[in-house]
Amino acid sequence: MKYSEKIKILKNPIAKKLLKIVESKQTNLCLAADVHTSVELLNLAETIGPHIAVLKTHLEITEDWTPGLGEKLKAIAQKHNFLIFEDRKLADIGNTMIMQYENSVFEISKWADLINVHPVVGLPSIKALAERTSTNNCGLLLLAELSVAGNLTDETYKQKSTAMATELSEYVTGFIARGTFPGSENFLIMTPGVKLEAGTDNKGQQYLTPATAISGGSDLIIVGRGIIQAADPLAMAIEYKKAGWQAHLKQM
Ligand code: 6AU
Repeated sequence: MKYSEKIKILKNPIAKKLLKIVESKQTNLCLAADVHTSVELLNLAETIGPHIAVLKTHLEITEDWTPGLGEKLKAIAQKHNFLIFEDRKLADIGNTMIMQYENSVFEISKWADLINVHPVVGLPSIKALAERTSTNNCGLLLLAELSVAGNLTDETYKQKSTAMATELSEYVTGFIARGTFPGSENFLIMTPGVKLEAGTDNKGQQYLTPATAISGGSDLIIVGRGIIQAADPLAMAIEYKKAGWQAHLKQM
């Protein structure tokens, strides 16, 4: 389905906003900026920003995080028109997740457009979190299906995740998943574990190619080491952008 058609069936405003960015920049790439210093993080955002729809952060792996860093990233995001996804993988009682989102030194609520949460904690906790994230126009991504070998996200788990997303559709932007699954059609699918060559790392990660991910129904590919460990990350990001977009065009 064309992104412009999918925009019409999505209910979540952040999902619509994101697909408009995807369409206008002709990129379905999310960069997993898994770097250890704020300088590297800001540099990646600045140089690769024009080629991505989303920048994904892992705030706790930044060794020198200081208050205000999130807002600096946000300014770069506005300049290059991409969203920021904090890959915090919340998984606790509602009250704790709200504190993690609003009250830590990382000040996630001030800068993140998207945050992910494990459905395993159940609907009431996620609803409580969603009522707070939505006040900052931050969308939720439910981790319905993981990329790693031996994970526990089976068909029943995915089915229960879609039931939860449907119930919370005004707050849920989409799923982290390998591709579509029954009930996922009205939400975005963002897929991690993507590399130009399929394979594994030796720590459980399993890679699909951009073409396999997109043909499996993924809307956005999430790429980390494939880009950031390349000799020329900018050139490699452009390769992934092209591969992801070509794969999308092939679907139509
Ligand atoms: O491309 P990589 O393997 O270097 O990085 C993949 C990125 C990492 C993971 O923390 C994240 O994607 N990820 C996620 C997310 C985004 O939630 C879920 C998952 O199942 N697998 C996965 O790799 O930053």
